Amino acid sequence: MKNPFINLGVIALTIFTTHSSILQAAQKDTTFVATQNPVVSYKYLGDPAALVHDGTVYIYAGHDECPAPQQYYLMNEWCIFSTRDMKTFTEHAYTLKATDFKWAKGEAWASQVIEHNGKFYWYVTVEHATIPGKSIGVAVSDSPIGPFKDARGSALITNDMTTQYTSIAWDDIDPTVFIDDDGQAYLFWGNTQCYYAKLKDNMTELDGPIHPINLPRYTEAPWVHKHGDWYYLSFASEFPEKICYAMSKNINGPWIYKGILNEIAGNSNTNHQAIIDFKGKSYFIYHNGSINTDGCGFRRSICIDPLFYQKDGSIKRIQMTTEGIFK
Ligand code: FUB
Repeated sequence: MKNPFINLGVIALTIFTTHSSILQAAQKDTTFVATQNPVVSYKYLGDPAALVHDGTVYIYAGHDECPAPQQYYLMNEWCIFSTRDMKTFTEHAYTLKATDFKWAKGEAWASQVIEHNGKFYWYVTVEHATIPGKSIGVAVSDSPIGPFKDARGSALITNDMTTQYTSIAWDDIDPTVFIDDDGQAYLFWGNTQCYYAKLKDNMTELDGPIHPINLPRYTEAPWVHKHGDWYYLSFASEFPEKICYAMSKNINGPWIYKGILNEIAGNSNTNHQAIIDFKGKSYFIYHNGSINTDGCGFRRSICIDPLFYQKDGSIKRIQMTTEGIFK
């Protein structure tokens, strides 16, 4: 990567220039033009998840708030960005807090938003207040930019639902949701072990059993998408993480392992990806730890690079660059 440090394109309502201002939260919508990776240079953000809706790309990301030089996850909220042209981005003032889920202690880990029947469902990872370990919750809104409210008043997935597969307390993280062409929704998630289950049409309850999926060297961060007639399951592999992927002709598998999609991201032991098609192009959205001088695996930044499919449906290895999609 070449000098992936400063985004020179911040133009509008709020301009953050000093190091200490990096951790400030936006109080109102903030618009800026991205000119290189990382896309957002005034605050730290991890685990980007993207939604394409109505000619707009929405990016939902956890806010990394750990003060330098400390090294731990301090994540209390998720932020929302949108763009109609992949150049001019708006950060929306609304943030969803981990404590908006009354049954949760905090810890705004990875999440994803999906639209269904005109409502927007935000699946999140949080630490449960009374059931030891990580849990998955879901919030709902009439708008992709919120406000969102807890859709159940309880966790959708708790650690005790998967102890037959692994005894660790942090395996129930990193939800990704996919709606197949027949309208059936699926939730995928997991650390160490990848799981999936059907969702009911209300999007807030499981519709059947939890199935384990065996993927080589699987760590976490599943992302499911479809392109043409192939289903893709990409995921973080090993640690520090590379992103690998598998393909299938059926959402229920079997999944054909295809190897590495993205190498270890600069200065970050995690790499968490989202993959979208938008206005005829495909994009790989991920995080690295490249903001100078305090960026790291706990102060991460969103990057976007182009993604290219090959004739047989496989995906070309991603080239992480400073220029990204902005040249
Ligand atoms: O952001 C906290 C955790 O780091 C996420 O849940 C994982 O995917 C990894 O990126």
